[in-house]
Amino acid sequence: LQLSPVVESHQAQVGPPPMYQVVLLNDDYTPMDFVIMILQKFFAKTDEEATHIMLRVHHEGRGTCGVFSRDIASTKVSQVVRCARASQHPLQCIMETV
Ligand code: TYC
Repeated sequence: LQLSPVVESHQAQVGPPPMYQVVLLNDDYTPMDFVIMILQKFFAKTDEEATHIMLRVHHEGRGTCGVFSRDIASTKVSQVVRCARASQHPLQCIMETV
């Protein structure tokens, strides 16, 4: 029986922390204006940028809102989903490693 070795290191963390992109997914029900508002409110997008991203999601099925550390990405996802559910929209927002 081969046991995996325990590696002792004084330099446990090498390189930058992983980054996560926050992605919006398309659906047939969430109003376009609501998605634009979400992008402005939680991702600091201009009206023009927000419209561009919303249309990308609408046409291609998904679109990136931004790239963040794990904690920030997780918070953004929670905020978007909570805000969408509060208005009874099925908008989906996920995070994934870049
Ligand atoms: N497809 C939606 C509509 O036609 C708009 C939409 C865009 C929904 C982006 C979700 O992430 C989304 N009203």
